[in-house]
Amino acid sequence: MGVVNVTPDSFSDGGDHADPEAAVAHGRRLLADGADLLDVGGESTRPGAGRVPEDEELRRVVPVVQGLVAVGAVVSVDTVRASVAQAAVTAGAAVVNDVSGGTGDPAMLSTVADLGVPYVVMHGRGPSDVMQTRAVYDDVVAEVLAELTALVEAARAAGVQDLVVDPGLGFAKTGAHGWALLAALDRFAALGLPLLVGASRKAFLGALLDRPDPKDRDAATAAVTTLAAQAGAWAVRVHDVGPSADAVRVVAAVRGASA
Ligand code: PMM
Repeated sequence: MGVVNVTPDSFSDGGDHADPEAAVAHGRRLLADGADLLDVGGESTRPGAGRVPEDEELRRVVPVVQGLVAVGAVVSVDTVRASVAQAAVTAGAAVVNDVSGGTGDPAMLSTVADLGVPYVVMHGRGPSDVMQTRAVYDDVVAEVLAELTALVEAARAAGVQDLVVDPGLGFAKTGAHGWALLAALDRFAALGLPLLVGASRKAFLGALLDRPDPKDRDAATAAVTTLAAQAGAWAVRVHDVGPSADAVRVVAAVRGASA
């Protein structure tokens, strides 16, 4: 899953492709690099970020979804708003990716159920402006598994059929929490639902390697992709698709040789 952020302020690529033409061109490059799915988002979720007004989020997202669908891309929309999910799916998006796991908008779960598209349920603990104050766990793996399972049950109860789960690295998580969750990916895969992992360029990679610039974290991101693929993940959400696509092919070759 390649990231197409149509935002002025995302942590690693904010402003790089904030107008629709630049965003579509970027998405096309990610497809050429091997992306199977493009994740289009119009609201930054970086820790401390404020909200984008609904009309502005729609204005950013819808033309880019249309433009990418028109060139044959399979698109997911990264939003916590039901209205944006609805508009994006109407514009051709095939998946809704919700970093709030259905808690950000009371209309989201019923909207996705009505739309009948797959839904990514990510674990977090509230909106970006407060989430890092909630990064407190006794047993991060057990608690994230339990909270994610509750979000999955709520989505199922609302009638959402196809679910993907995501532990939400960096969302109400410290670096230590991120490493613990990556060490336990097999337990998330064992939930029996497709697993998405979003480690790309995140702060815990920068802290490990002393790389303040997020764009210097792509090799580390590809290393995480190897681990995620090995653990049976369905997808990784990455900014630089090429190295991760290579990593996935390496893991597939090793799997094929050992089968
Ligand atoms: N991370 C970001 C945004 N959306 N969606 C999912 N499902 N999982 C993630 O880990 C995730 C996400 C933050 O990264 P960005 O600001 O570079 O898009």
